[in-house]
Amino acid sequence: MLLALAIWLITIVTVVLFAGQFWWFPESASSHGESVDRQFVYTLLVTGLVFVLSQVALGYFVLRYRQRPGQKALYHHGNNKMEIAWTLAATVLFYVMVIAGQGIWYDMYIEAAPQDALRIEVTGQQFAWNIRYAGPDGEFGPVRPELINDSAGNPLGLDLQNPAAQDDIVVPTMAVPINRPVELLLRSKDVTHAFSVRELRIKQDTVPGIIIPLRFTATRTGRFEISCAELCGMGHHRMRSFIEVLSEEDYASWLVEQSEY
Ligand SMILES: [Cu+2]
Repeated sequence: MLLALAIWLITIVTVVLFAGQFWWFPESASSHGESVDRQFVYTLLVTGLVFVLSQVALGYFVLRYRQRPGQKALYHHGNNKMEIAWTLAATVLFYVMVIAGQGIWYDMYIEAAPQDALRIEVTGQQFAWNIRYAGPDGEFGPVRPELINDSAGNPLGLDLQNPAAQDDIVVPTMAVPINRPVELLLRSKDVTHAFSVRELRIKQDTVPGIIIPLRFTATRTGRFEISCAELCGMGHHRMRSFIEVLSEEDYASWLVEQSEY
């Protein structure tokens, strides 16, 4: 009987914690952020309802079939119709949720970046983020793995003989102008990391050997943390940086400052 009460109590506490939104997301700072939040709430409502119903039923069965004197346990081989029914129901539910979220996914990953999009390359490595801007020529210079030299300040292996690489700006922190579409090109030098900015509602793995493009538009100025959201080694906890969302003018002068440095 106590177990049933404990199950119900845990269910109530869980619902209160989610419904009260005591620990919730920070205010969104990207154009797709609100859609992500809406999708999150839909998903939470659906899964929350299933959670509450199943926990209430679990407590009920624990109570109903608790041990009673002289009662014998019976073997039951299961019910195929029920198995098929709830597997189908779960499948339909998941497909509906996936389809409902496709629009956001499409905007961030599939749709081509607009012409005026700012392209920024992000390369994760144990345990830092390297942010690269193409510089005045608008072109990323070639990188060659054999030129990688962290202590000499060339963490990406930029081929500095090449004119396209000479004006590239590689910095440890990021800045973007507000309301301008940004296309990130996510890379990794060693293991799998994850580029995560809570306010922008972005979390994307960076995978060695492939470049993953991701689009967003920042809609609120501020300074937000970039964290690595994939356990990537002993120093994972200190793999963090910052992104500043600036006005166009501030961004322009920030970029000039970075290239001088
Ligand atoms: Cu990492």
